[in-house]
Amino acid sequence: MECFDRAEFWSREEIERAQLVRLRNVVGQAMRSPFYAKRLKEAGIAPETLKSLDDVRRIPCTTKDDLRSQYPDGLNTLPQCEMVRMHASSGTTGSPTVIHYTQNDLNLWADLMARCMHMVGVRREDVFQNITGYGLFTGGLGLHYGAERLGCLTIPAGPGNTTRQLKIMRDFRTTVAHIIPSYALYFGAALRDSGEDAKNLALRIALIGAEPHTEETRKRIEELLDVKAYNSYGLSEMNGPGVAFECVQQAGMHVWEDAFIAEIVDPDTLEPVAEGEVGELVMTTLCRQGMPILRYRTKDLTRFIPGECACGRHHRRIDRILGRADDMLIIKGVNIYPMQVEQILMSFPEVGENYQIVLERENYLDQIRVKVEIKEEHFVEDMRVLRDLQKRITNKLRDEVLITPRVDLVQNNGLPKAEGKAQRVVDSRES
Ligand code: ADP
Ligand code: K
Ligand code: ZN
Repeated sequence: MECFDRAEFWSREEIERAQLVRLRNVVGQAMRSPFYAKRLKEAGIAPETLKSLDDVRRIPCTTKDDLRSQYPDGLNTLPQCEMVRMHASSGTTGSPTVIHYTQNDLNLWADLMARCMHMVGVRREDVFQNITGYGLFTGGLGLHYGAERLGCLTIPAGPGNTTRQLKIMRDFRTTVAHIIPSYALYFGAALRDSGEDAKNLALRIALIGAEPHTEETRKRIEELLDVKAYNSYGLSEMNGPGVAFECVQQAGMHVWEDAFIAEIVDPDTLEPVAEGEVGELVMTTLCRQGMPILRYRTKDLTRFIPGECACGRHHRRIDRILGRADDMLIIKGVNIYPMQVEQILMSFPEVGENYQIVLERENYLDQIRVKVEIKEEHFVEDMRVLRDLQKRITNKLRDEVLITPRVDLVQNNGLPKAEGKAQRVVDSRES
């Protein structure tokens, strides 16, 4: 099998043998930080007490609050002069957390990223346009270094400015783009509306990730841009992107288990969920030196996909992220995930590329309003047609989420767009 790194095709036995050795190492390393020195001592954990991989569950979990309480460097295991980079989470929820990297950490991260990109067919002949924010956000530099490691001509285009992106894409015959899904939809729609045929572009692969999206959204991106789109998962606390990535089977994301231990637990009991069940993803860095993180509660909800992947890799696959545990909306006692709404909306051919979920309160009751853009050609004068569409969307949403939302049809480009990750939910209830 052609691969970037032999570890990609390790057997389960090889993976698990390496995991145990690396787990002991990383626990030893973590104990050099003030935070874990105390935390692990209190829990009676030392490297030699870890006899099998199951013993990872004896290690206390680390939370986002733990990281915040250690701001700015309480988890560092080495003096600052050993650190060569810092990033911070984009702070989608609450204040940011800071991650420090040694040169070795950066090299390993770039290798993981290159492995992901190589897996879906990116090669040195490719021209890679990185259409994401650089800066503290890990998505930009993460893929940038991966692409350079593969030898691609790497264009750090940065986010936004659709006209300029398109010009670069045409002039340099870009073949691979990294683009977040909400912007990919917008970008694809702009391309369509400009009358240019996506088939005339050299683009063949889109790497999409950093925010939750549905299979319907992927399909739309693939059609609009005439590409194969692959899901990319990561989080700053685990380097950034390069944690889990889809292979060409497009049937879930392989977690690189030679570099991380992934667990899926019940968020209330922290016990492992049954095979194939949805729970919270908990992750441990196995190779990080400057700032190891043990059993980090990602708050991301997903499941392990049972069975083997047709590609022959034995690194387990996680399913599309359903959302963060904090994304769940409770309206009139019903639990709703924004992705359920997206899935329904994107199944309507009339629906455009942007939507927003607004929480409102009326007469002390919570309501949900869904604002959705309608494509130019369907935003017709005839009110009966629009009203019928509105009704069909409302009914289908009601069947899915079990309460009746209000649905507003909005003109193409009528809703605000974010530069980075899309803000899908707006809470306008008075507190
Ligand atoms: P922030 O937490 O501020 O958004 P990060 O950049 O570290 O900062 O974001 C990591 C989070 O982004 C993940 O925990 C997850 O919620 C989300 N995310 C990343 N990649 C994906 C993906 N492919 N699908 C769904 N969500 C993703
Ligand atoms: K090249
Ligand atoms: Zn696979």
